[in-house]
Parts: sequence; structure tokens; C-alpha cells
Amino acid sequence: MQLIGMLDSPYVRRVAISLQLLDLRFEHRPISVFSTFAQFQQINPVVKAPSLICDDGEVLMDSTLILEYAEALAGPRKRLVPGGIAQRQHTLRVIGLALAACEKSVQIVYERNLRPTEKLHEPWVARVTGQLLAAYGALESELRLRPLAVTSATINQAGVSTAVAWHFTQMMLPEVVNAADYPALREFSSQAELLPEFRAAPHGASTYCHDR
Ligand SMILES: N[C@@H](CCC(=O)N[C@@H](CS)C(=O)NCC(=O)O)C(=O)O
Repeated sequence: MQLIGMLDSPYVRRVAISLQLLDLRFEHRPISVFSTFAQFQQINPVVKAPSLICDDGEVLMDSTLILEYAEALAGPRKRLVPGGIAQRQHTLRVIGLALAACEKSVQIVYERNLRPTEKLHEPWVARVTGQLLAAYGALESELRLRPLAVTSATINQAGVSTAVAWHFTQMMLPEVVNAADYPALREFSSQAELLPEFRAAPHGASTYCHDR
């Protein structure tokens, strides 16, 4: 199967890291939804990253749906979302917060990079920034109350998504989310980024390669 999209997208990155943790082999094609729009369009006319070309050619999109498919492919052998209801509930809460943090960060980045300055609507940016800070405030509290595992064998989807979201925001919007205010997240992220699966799929323009 082929993972389509750049690793500067937190959604693409969470899939690239999760596929490795699930022991699923894939080819990564870092095609951009912006600079190579037409090429992306040929694979997926909706131009959403990540897209996943399955082995039979069918194209999936949306990181959460791709990960649901990946978990099914990996079978009972490996899972990143726990089966037990209590653990699953908490994992889904944390993933939801991390995805909200990704979404609000991406909205601010798009607002800055894609909209002409004179068309910037400050009340909207302020609203999104408040939501972003609320998501990280809640993630910081969750992490302090219930620390997440952070080894290749034990990290779950809550851990992957939290670490990827935090790193993305710190790469793109460090002045908006002050790392010093979130010590638990900062520590968790620095440990996660050392894992081989994170290092093999670094934020940015590179290509994941399974032989690394
Ligand atoms: N909910 C989606 C969000 C994916 C998303 O927004 N990806 C961005 C890249 S970070 C994208 O495709 N942007 C192009 C566009 O929306 O036109 C997911 O989890 O995959």
C-alpha cells in the first residue's frame, strides 16, 4: 500500500508512525496538496492528505479512517487503540483532544499562509487560538493525571497523536503555544520523538523509508 502526503502534515505523520508500530509495510510518496496539487488530484480528486492507496488500488482518505483500516489489517497481532472499554474510552478522549489541536493549528497556519493579510479576520483567529490553547490545556492535565506509555512496544494511538500534534504545533506556531506552560507535554514529546518510528518519519519534506 502507498501512503500519499507530506510529513509536514500531522495527519500524514500520525499514519506513517502508526503503520510502522502496527508492523505494516508501506511505500511513502510525499506529494504535496499545495505545490503538486495536480499530481495529488490524479490520485485522489478530493486532494486530501493523507490518502492511502490500498493494495487493490482503492483509495482511502482521512487519517482516522485509514488508521481504522490499518488496525483491522494488523489484526489481533498488534493494536494501538485498546479493546477494553474503560481504556478505549480514555484513549479516544485523548485522541480527540490531539486531533482538535491538529485541526486548530492547521487552521491558523492556513489563515496565515493562504489568506491575504487584508482579508484576515482577527475574531476568527482569536477564537481558533482559544480552542487550540484549550485543547493543549486539557491534554496537559490528562497527561499529568494519567501518563501515557512511551516505548515502541507500549505507546498507543493517544500517545502517537498527542506527540505528533505537539511537535507540529511547536514547529509551526511556537509563539502561539508557549512550550514552557506545558511541561508534561514537552517531556512526553521529547521522549516520543526519540523512538525509531518517529525518527523514521520526521516532520518535514522527507520520505519515510522502511529500510532506514
Ligand atoms: N480530518 C482529516 C484532516 C486532513 C487534512 O486536513 N489534511 C490537510 C493537510 S494537513 C489537507 O489535506 N489539506 C488540503 C485541503 O484540505 O485542501 C484527517 O484526519 O486526515
